Amino acid sequence: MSQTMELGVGGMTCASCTARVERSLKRLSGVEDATVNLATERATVTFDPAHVTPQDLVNTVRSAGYEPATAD
Ligand code: 9UX
Repeated sequence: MSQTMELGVGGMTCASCTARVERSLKRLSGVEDATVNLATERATVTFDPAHVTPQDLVNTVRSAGYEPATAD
């Protein structure tokens, strides 16, 4: 059963940044879809929690060079 979560992504300044974050998230096994909104600085990620965790998503955003923020 897949799950969808929103994740804050800070540090993006152009449209290519959003594409880079989307690509890095989609490369993770277990991530089914990732869309990043530059204006709202949020990523919407659909994933299978049996294969990838919210912490993995956070770590990936940070590794890509941006600043992740969880909703809570
Ligand atoms: Mo645009 Mo983002 O030139 O890391 S790709 S600022």
